[in-house]
Amino acid sequence: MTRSLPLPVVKIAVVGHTNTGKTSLLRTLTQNVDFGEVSDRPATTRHVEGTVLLVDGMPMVELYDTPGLEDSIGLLEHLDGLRPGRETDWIDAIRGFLDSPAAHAGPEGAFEQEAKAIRQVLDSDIALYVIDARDRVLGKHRDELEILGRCAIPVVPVLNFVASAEAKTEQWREHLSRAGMHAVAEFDTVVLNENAEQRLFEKMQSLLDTFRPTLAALIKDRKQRRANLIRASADLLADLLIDVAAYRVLVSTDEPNTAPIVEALKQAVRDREHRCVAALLEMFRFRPDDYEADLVPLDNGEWGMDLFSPESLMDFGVRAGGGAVAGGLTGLAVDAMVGGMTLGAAAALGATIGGLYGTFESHGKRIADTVRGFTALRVQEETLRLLAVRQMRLIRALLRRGHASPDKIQIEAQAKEGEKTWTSGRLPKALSRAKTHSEWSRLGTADPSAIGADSKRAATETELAGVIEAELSRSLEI
Ligand SMILES: Nc1nc2c(ncn2[C@@H]2O[C@H](COP(=O)(O)OP(=O)(O)OP(=O)(O)O)[C@@H](O)[C@H]2O)c(=O)[nH]1
Ligand SMILES: [Mg+2]
Repeated sequence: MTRSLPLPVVKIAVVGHTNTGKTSLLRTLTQNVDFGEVSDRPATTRHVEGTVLLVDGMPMVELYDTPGLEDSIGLLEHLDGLRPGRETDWIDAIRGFLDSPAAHAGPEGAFEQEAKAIRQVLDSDIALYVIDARDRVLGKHRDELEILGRCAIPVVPVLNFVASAEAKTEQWREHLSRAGMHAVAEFDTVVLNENAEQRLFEKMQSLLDTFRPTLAALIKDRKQRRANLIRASADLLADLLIDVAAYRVLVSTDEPNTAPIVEALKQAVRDREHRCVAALLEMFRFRPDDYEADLVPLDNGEWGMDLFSPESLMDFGVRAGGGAVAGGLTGLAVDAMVGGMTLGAAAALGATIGGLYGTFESHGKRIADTVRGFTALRVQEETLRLLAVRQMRLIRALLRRGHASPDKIQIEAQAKEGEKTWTSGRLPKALSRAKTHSEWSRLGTADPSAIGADSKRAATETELAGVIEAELSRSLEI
């Protein structure tokens, strides 16, 4: 195999007025929640800080965060005084400025911060000029653009905060177009839009002929990575659902105190959901505490809702089926009853007679599976649906979240179109199959690794993940 030559690395300087979201843009593009310091105080970034975007381990882009331009009006006046005449190019006047005391630390260093940013611009192939699109077009912006225009490198204005209701996107586009800037990108570092990200790289491509292949490789890689992320999320969710659908706990009909058994079962399922959430957060490179999935009942917030509380079902639009068992067994179903298991014994499990009878009817066919003298408890179908809906919404929220988001992850409270499969429709076949294979559940198993090797389980997981992946992709397009 011939190895192609490494592609030339694009150097990008991210500049703009203070507090416009430059560092946030870098966090989002690098998907690194820890890059630099983000704050709503002005002048947070004090030094140039670089990072790199890789494709297959090869550097493609070097990104440089810079301190905000604070006094562009003063600087422009200063620069105007530095050009001896029209025969001197602006870029030479700028170089002269960068060598002067005004651009360095010291008593005369009035523009030290601005100089750091401009030095980086001159040392880059392109500059992204970040604008807070909620701002009106002001003198400072005109001056900043004027200064950048003198630096003799391509500039792409990036309208940030475009997801905000106050964004003046159209006004900005018009102003920039008058200033001769037509390749403008729109962005929001908090509400991620993968198309916006792609368009940003395409705008750069249009201004940087030599770097076309580099940026094309980057765009392709990002698309692929996103597709992989969707697939991997679907795998994690399929694995969770199979573990829970297949989970069955046998309770002796002679057992005098079933409450601890029931509670242990519920806790095992809650913990399993928690593990799925943790794995998703890690995979998306968000912090573990970005999401407060409190798995104990709270009085507010969907995510505080216990998996086994009837309110949770309602909140997520899951229709409670007939035969929902009340009392201590909410969210669980009695798989089947045998021999001496009478309705009286069932009452000892805390079930209401009507409720239990309903579940018995629906699971009666599986009597042959049960062990004489035992009752098999499992998670009710509604709870499975709730688990699926919650995780689907979480995955969608993660796919739309920029890595500069300062807030906790929120999942949508409203039921969504296309969620019917999970809330009330027929569950995917693969999931129904899992219910009949208690040996596929890792819950309550001493050796979970043995289960991973079960080829039928693996095939069922792949099938279920395929269904979930298709649904995620579809709902993201809407
Ligand atoms: N809602 C929203 N907030 C944003 C966005 N971008 C940045 N912010 C917030 O704006 C503030 C400033 O963001 P920074 O990334 O620190 O801005 P900066 O341009 O690097 O600022 P300096 O380093 O001080 O020049 C922070 O509170 C961010 O959370 C955005 O697109 N939407
Ligand atoms: Mg900053």
